Amino acid sequence: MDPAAAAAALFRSTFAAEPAAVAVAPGRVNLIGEHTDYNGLPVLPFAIGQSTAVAVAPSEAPLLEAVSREFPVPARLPLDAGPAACAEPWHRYLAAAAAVLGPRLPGRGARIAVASDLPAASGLSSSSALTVALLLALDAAFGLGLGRAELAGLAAQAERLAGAETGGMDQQVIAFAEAGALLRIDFLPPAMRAVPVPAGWAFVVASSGQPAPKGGGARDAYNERVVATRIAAALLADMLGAEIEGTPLLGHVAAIDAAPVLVDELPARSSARKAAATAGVPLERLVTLAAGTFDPDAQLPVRGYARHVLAEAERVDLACAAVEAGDLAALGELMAASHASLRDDYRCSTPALDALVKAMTKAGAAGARLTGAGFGGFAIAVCERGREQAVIDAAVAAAGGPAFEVAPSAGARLA
Ligand code: GAF
Repeated sequence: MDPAAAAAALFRSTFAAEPAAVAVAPGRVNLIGEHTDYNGLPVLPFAIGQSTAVAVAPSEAPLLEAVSREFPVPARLPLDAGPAACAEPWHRYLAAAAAVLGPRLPGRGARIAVASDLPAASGLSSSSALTVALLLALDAAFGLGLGRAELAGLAAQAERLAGAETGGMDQQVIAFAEAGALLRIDFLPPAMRAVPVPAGWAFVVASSGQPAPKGGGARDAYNERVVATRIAAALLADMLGAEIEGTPLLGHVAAIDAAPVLVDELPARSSARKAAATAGVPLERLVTLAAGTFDPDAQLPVRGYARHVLAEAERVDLACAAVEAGDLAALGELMAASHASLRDDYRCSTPALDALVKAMTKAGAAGARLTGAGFGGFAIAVCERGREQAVIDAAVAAAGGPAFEVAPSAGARLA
């Protein structure tokens, strides 16, 4: 049964009532532009056919009562529970959605049923699909009148409250994707552009066999990179004599010609405390996260991280041009370079992901790379149509699967 029908059926069997709204939100794959979004630099993801559906009806009690086809432990959470109080990872996203809606839910709770055909903790953004679908369903059921951009922004805020200080890529592509196209997203200043995919190309995603839960084990490693790149941005701005208001991001300095050269002058490692003193930036701008404070004395490898982010942003521009020119070989080379940079400079690949990328490339993919945050999860490959089965077979042989073709699909919708 597809997720929308399954969520509605689960709602009926659990609550003996009809849902007021059912929303469906797809997962996403990032083609290229990894760990650039929270630096204000561009990304090139697309939404996929696999999705999470959420069926909702308002209730009078100030509670979220939720069941899921995939997660065995049901939720019964006060509206003000807050994500930190939830032991079950999937409950955190419910509590975080309630927290960001806050006064928009005037003391009223909801009954919720969830069904998904997205692999969890995979790097295919099952958490963002859940959050966006939930907010869209609550928006419809309570008549909140949220615009799409507002909804994507609230979903990103909710995920940060749930633990990982993420950028806005996943929620934005899930909210705005168009079938048959990639979505180039810029953040400084905000912009979006659909980039149609040539007809003869196929995309394959494959599991490395290792989970990568954004709100769980991968969270601290992710947040370390957020803080380290803020440190690099503050130090580079200081070297360049550039003024930055608010949180320093590499996107604030990336367009300055000398920035990529000066990256090599950054200290190999620095703490936030030392960098704040050197650059004359308030320490809290570097270490404050939505869900806590990062250790100001942790020594972080800022130079390598910054080198990856600045080079990856350039690869997004080149990849857009390659897709628009129908140049599969050029795109493949950019994907290979992205993976090498994520492995060597950003240190977020794993031996299993490296082996998977190698196997898919050897089997005829024009290019392959880890997709999403890394630290486990999935890889993506692009190939000429006709070669996808060979790439899938190689991926399963290398890492055990699952591996399957994905097609650029439309964004979130009400069912
Ligand atoms: C995760 C985050 F949620 C995104 O915002 C992005 O930073 C990505 O990791 C890495 O590119 O999916």
